[in-house]
Amino acid sequence: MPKTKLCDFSISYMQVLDENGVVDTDLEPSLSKEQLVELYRHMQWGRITDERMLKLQRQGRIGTFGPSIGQEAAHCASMFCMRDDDWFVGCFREHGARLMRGESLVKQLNYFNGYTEGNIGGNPRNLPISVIVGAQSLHAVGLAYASKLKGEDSVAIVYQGDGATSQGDFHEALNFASVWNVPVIFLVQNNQWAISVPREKQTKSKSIAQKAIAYEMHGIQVDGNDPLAVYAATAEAAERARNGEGPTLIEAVTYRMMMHTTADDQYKYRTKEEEDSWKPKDPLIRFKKYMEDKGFWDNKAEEKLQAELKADCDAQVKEFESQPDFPRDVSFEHVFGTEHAVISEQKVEFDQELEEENDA
Ligand SMILES: Cc1ncc(C[n+]2csc(CCOP(=O)(O)OP(=O)(O)O)c2C)c(N)n1
Ligand SMILES: [Mg+2]
Repeated sequence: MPKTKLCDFSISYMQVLDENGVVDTDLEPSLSKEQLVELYRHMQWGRITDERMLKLQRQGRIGTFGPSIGQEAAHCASMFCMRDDDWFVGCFREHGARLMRGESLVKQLNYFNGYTEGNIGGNPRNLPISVIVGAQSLHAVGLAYASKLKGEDSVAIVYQGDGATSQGDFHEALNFASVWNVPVIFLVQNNQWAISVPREKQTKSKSIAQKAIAYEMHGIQVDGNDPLAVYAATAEAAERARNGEGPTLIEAVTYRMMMHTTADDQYKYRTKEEEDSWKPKDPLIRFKKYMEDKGFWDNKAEEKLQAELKADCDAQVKEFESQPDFPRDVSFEHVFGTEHAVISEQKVEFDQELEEENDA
């Protein structure tokens, strides 16, 4: 039977800074020394605070959390392209980006200790952590749609993992983002694992980026451990979105260097050798080398930065641990924006139970 070709596709891959810190000068984004140092600082702050939280969890000083170690280029360099009036819609593995959006370490520690207060604060255009895998992609499309209706030029950036791309929500979001031509960037941190499910069992597609083709939108795969590639791809996507040219799907290929969460033992389903093979690809190693080669960074600057960030970390952990107890019924305050009869009724019941508990 004769057939006519309806479409043909290809997907680009971008790497600007290889794992040895060698830059492709044709693709190198024009960032000033100050901007590069600032981005490096954000990535280090994400790393240092993540490592500290891991220790605090092991000492029983916070609850369960999922480290973002190794993924700092994917989420910090993309966030570095965004403006304060853009929407940040995250899940749970873009810790460094969240800190960049004005959320303090104290707030993060509150969140991972189960306090509702951990959801409040930072830029008012930040959405709280979405633990429901994939759901947040729909919220981002709604926000981008609203931004378009209001005639703003703000963009929504939404972070999700490779596992989230198997959720229906993700595909519904991509579909309507494209149909409505809204200013949204889908940043997929493909860290090769969704808890114990490897990337090959998640999708048969050769890339996650190519899923953009089905929805008729821009899609690109980048080296997600290369901050310059992530920056260049996101900056281009943001510019397109602000110009009314619609959504982009960016697949940042990276690796989850640690356990899924502190409740997981990754060696039940993957090897230490696999983890070790990703260590030389660490985004911080290559970025530091790049800055040293440019004459923007040296050991003295590194020591000073490490000392500053560690002191800040110590101070915020101290502040977190010396806070007065939060009222236990505060969670009722934030379910709806306005008072709601059912919630008020539940709060009364809860307060009564607390009183009974105190009397007993
Ligand atoms: C709808 C839903 N299903 C299952 C879970 C349990 N769960 C939490 S994280 C996760 C895997 C997510 O993998 P991925 O999207 O690749 O993100 P990563 O954890 O690798 O950053 C699962 C299945 C959940 N939180 N929400
Ligand atoms: Mg994953």
